Amino acid sequence: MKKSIIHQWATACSVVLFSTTSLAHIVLSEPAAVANTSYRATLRVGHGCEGSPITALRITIPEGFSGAKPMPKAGWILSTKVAKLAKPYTSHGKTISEDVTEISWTAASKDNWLPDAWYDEFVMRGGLPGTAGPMWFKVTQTCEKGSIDWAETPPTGTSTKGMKFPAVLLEIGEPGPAAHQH
Ligand SMILES: [Cu+2]
Repeated sequence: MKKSIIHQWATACSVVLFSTTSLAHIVLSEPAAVANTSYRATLRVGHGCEGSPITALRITIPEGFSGAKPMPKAGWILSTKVAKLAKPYTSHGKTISEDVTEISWTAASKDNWLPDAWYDEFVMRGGLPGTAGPMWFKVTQTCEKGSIDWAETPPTGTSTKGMKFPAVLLEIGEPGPAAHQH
């Protein structure tokens, strides 16, 4: 099951790369994961805004991604937003009714801006839901001039073909036999 998900992703990715060679979107270094596990999300940020350097990055945490924790990054100021959840969940026997809903990294100074010609990664972790399916992370990158909202999602399925600014996709698969080994 996990194999087929990775294969599907690889196919979709090559389509995206072909159709928008000049645009290297924001993607996850590990775009597939197993339901009900802890996940380390590494966002690969490929470019600025039409040549302008990135000054801040903000991730909207999707529903079902629990207890999100950002990894600090030298030269970038972290902030998180906690809000009431539409759907509370249970963790370690406690009902969790509020959680981190937004994470942002803002360059501490001009020296820390990410130039268009450079590449960087932003990392956070959290818990995945128990059900398989696509999970979309909406990301806003702010630049010295302009910004990009990576927020487009398809009405069904996971193909981002033809989209200019697709949200970041994580494909969550059913736990396989390996996940049950202790
Ligand atoms: Cu791009």
